[in-house]
Amino acid sequence: MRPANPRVAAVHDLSGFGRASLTVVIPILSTMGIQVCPLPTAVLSTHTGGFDNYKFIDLTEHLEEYIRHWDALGIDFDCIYSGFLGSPRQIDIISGFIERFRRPEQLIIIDPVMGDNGKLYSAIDTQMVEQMKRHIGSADIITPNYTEAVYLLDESYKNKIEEKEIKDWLLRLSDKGPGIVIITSVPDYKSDDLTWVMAYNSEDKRFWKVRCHYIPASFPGTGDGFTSVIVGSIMQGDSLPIALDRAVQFISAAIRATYGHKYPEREGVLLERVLGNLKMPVLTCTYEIL
Ligand code: PXL
Repeated sequence: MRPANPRVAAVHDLSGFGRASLTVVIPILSTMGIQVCPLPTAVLSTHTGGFDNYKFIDLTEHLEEYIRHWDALGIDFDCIYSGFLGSPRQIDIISGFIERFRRPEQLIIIDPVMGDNGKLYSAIDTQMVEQMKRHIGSADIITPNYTEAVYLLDESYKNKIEEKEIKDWLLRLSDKGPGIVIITSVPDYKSDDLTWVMAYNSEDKRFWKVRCHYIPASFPGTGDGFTSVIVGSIMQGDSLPIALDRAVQFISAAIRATYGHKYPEREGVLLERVLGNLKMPVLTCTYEIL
């Protein structure tokens, strides 16, 4: 029998500088008592948000052999967590990986990392958006940000959106397969100082929302951090609204710890300063029913 620590296969890139993807996913999940097994999709010198001329080593050609070795070893995972994918073919390979390693009681969580602030990241093209629309069908939980939800649904990006429209988006995304849909960075209809995380669980047909105070800065990697806390929290047995609350509180603390220093945004949040917060019990909850 193996020890009780849950085991997660983390399908993301490794960016050497800038605190995104695996350099955020691994410390967060390890701190939460979860064993992380990286399946690296690409190796980059930096992430692509705010750095020019980054070195991008696409690992597409190596993924199938890597996966075959895991298969031969008979490794099994309590969760498969997929994030940044580096090429359209990778999306097919990772869909195959999920089918091969899928087992009952397992959590499949897909963060459809494609863009932010209304735009796609420089490494993502429209073919990848089309592939991602199919890929999310394999997931139990997806965590697009507002921009990614726009692309997944072929909607147009607008700066204000009414709650009832977001409810419709959550339902339409859930219709594509995932039982739980979480959309982050949803702009508030009235106030420029607020954004929301909104979620829907098709099992009990309940909608949730958690309020976030807007800070005028955009730090890459915060989406990876948010979804990692959701994964850790659900693996620890928390309910969906508590997982949402913990993820929002952790990322808000990380952003505030960083913002006060006038730190270069492209270097990400000062994760090392706040990781210990993940060890604390949930003290306050702010979630609301949508
Ligand atoms: O944080 C998302 C992300 C992941 N991986 C790479 C990225 C980004 C966002 O910029 O560039 C390589």
